[in-house]
Amino acid sequence: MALSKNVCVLFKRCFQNKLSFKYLSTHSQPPIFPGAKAEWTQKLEFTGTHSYSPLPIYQVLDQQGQIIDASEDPKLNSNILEKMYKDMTLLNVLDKILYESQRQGRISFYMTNYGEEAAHIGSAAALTTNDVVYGQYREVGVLLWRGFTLPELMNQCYGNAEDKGKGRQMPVHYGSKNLNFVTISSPLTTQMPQAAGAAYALKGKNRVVICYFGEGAASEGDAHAALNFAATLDCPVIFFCRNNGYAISTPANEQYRGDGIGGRGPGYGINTLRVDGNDPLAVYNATRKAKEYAITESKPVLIEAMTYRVGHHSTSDDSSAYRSKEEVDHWSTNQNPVNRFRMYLQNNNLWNDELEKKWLAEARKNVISAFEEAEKRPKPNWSEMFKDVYETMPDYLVKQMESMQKHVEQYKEHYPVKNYSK
Ligand SMILES: Cc1ncc(C[n+]2csc(CCOP(=O)(O)OP(=O)(O)O)c2C)c(N)n1
Repeated sequence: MALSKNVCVLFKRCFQNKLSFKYLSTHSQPPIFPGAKAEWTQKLEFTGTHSYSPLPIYQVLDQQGQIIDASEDPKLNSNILEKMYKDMTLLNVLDKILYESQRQGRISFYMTNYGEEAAHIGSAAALTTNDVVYGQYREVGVLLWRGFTLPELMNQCYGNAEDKGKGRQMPVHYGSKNLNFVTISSPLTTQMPQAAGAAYALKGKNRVVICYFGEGAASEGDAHAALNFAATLDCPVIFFCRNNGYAISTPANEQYRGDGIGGRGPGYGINTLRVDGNDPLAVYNATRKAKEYAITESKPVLIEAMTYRVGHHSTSDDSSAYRSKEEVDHWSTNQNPVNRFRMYLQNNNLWNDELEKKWLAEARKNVISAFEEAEKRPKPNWSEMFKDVYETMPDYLVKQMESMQKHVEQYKEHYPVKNYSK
């Protein structure tokens, strides 16, 4: 409609000015294609990586824990700063104990979060529990920040009768309705379009959705669907990419050839920020600003947090098969986000060796006691595996459950029935 009107006006003007069509050169008029707003050019030139400078990486703290530009200081109060540090270190304590317990065969699987502590805690601290989280699987710091308890966490890893997920999923597939943390599932990236949909539903409600994913997951088709839907449907969602350099053994330079994941944002019409994912204050500022923008404009935002996966991909992986010890050491010592934040707190007299010692002893004690309690609990009753497939159990499932009942009765000596709730 608008287009044909423009063309008519143009024609009318030509006639009024007694111009003949041969002088109506298209290049003197801006292009009016509906598909893009752009200028004409007579230069035959491909647009490529040389046409852009890579997105810069936003930082607040330097490696020595000093604020680089005072105007970027979020001026968080000391309780918040202390909680941030405690949750970052609690993550480390948890990871060590659960990783080792998997090595001993006490739980079946585990994934650590080493190196990504600042990305979890910095982003979580900038939101409220009212904001909805969709995660991948390496974001347990966000749950800790929101108050997910150690027993809840251990019950999930053990799949015992207290686990709200009824022991049906692999360890680390956490979820919490109370904390607005949508249950994790293994198929990569499926959470991204779902997060866009949830944000669409929450439009105008003063809440934001944050959706975490890795740079590897960003290669899935669902990432494209999510980014484009979120942009075209104006969804208040923060897409938070943890770019940790690896997707299992695939390094980022085999995953994509563009300017990381952030480089894709403007292509979707999404405001984008690349941040130092090892700097909790920079991640905090980035997420806070993203939330403000997403809510006031009702639009998506993309944050790419640059970090490094210090641990193995999971307990099923030995990363020494594809990367050097020197590389990992560099990130776990020189570029360690926890050490950097500790220096910041110490520079401001908010932390010291004594507090560290006391806190780590307390954290270990709490983690071990939750772990031992969870280990002692029985597994859920076996019949749970037939429930919640549908809201009401269809007849054919009832039949399967009954036949299982008879079977277990008859052959109970062949099943570990004593480990399961009655
Ligand atoms: C659809 C799908 N394909 C493959 C896998 C197997 N898989 C699990 S994790 C992973 C790598 C993901 O890497 P990234 O997104 O960068 O996250 P990171 O593990 O580095 O945190 C792969 C390929 C899967 N779970 N789902």
